[in-house]
Amino acid sequence: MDNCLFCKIINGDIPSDKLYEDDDVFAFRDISPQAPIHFLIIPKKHLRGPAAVGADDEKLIGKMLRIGADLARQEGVGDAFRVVFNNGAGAGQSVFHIHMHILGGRSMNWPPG
Ligand code: DGP
Repeated sequence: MDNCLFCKIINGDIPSDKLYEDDDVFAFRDISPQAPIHFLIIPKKHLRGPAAVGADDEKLIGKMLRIGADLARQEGVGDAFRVVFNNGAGAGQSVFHIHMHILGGRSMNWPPG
């Protein structure tokens, strides 16, 4: 997608603090961290958000979760991390390329506000 911020990060047109990349997914630190460890996993396939996930994408979304858990461990938060997907502006989605937030490194209240 020409005008997508995260597609530009994947392409390297916009720099990022990359943690991981393979043929399907890309992971990088969030520019505005909400926890000591806060990174994003995105698919290289442009999908607008969680509600745009189709049956063909189920394996890809599972892979994002597996890579996210591996990176969380690598980042030193063990099994104490939160996974967040925002869908739609009303729920706080600001970049319309699906992304999985991984947050950790502090205690986080549940439910969130
Ligand atoms: P959301 O609110 O769920 O759409 O999250 C979008 C996240 O993307 C937000 O936490 C900030 C992050 N973000 C926005 N622009 C950039 C950027 O240019 N670089 C990086 N690394 N993160 C960004």
